[in-house]
Amino acid sequence: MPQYDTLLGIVEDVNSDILNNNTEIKEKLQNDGSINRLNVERHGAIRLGSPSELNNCRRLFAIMGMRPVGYYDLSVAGVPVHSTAFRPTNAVALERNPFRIFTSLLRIELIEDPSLRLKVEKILNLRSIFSKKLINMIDSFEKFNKLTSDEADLFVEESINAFRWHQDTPVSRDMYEELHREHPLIADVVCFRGPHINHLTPRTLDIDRVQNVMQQHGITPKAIIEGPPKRKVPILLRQTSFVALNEEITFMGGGEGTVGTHTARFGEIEQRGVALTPKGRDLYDSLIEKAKSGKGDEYSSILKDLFKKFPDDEVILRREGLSFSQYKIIDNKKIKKFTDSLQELIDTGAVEAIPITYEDFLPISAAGIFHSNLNDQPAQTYSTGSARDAFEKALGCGVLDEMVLYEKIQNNSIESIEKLLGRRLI
Ligand code: OOG
Ligand code: NI
Repeated sequence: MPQYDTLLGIVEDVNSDILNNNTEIKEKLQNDGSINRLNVERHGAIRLGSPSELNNCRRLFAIMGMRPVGYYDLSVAGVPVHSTAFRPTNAVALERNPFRIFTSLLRIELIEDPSLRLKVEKILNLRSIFSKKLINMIDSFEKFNKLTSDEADLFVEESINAFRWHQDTPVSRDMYEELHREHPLIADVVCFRGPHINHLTPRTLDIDRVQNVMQQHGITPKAIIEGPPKRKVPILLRQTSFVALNEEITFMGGGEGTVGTHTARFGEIEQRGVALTPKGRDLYDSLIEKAKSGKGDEYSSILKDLFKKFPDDEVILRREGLSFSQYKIIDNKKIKKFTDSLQELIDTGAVEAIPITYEDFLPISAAGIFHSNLNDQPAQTYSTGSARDAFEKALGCGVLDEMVLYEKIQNNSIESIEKLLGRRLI
């Protein structure tokens, strides 16, 4: 990833500075286990061209315990794709490594010109993004529910190749330009041999600070940070990226070998906060919707103002049912005291409520990231609406509901306390 090492360096410096100077944050991260995952934490993104590519990706990521969570319709924001995120789903796997991959599928039906649509389909039909060896590995895993150590090595090697950047494109310059005129994203998806990872995103503890430091290192971040404004208690996800760089490519179509440039790969940083319940999410969505009209600095101040309506206190967020928590016994002696009230156990210091980190994405933010890197404003919007059924059909299964997953983690933690106490809590 261009400039990725510089970005990682900045993020690591800022994170370790915060951990060294803020014992409260450090203890919190130690407590919820996320200190161990901080430096391995990333997300990445790929863009696929056809339903069968999505289907094979689902099969491939399943080998690593990553499942499709959520459906994101980006067409409303003028981006002709719909997406999901492959990620681990249970608390233990998330703590170990929460790597997520934002996976988009091109919606060919949104290309208006039928002859261009046909060309796109033809080019995509000619490629196989996964090698025969890799497909064999996937078949074998599905049959035996495991890979041998040798197979696993081969699986990793072949997967790395599948998501690698290719400097050359099998299409001609004319074809590339025609697709690019239709939508830069279409050129990026269709013109390459595989779905290159277009960005990787480390997690920072202070996104505003990294945004500033980036500029000092000659990296230009996008104008605004997507997501909620800066708060005492972070919620959901804040993200910012730096614009995709011009990279040299070679057009091989028609034996050309001529050189051009392509902008697709960029860098991004994110700051994650607590996962919101459906009630909290509704409030968030309504405030973001209201802020939509503002631009640049104006947008930031409108947003800040609007979010005064969103409680900025961990306890209030939990008690008003706006956020999800995981409950943990912290004092075994105090837990014996007879009460069936979870709140009382918390008040007496027997149990602690730990906010559950948001592991997913936000459609409006994602659209903002797409646009800043395509270097365009939404010139057109598509009015066809979402196509979740078609997406899931291609995927070969339904996407999981993120809310159900967070609730399960919360409920499991309560149930394990109940089991220990031998009584139900309210
Ligand atoms: C994905 C853009 C969305 C995010 O973090 O929301 C995204 C892409 O450009 O393919 O990365
Ligand atoms: Ni991203």
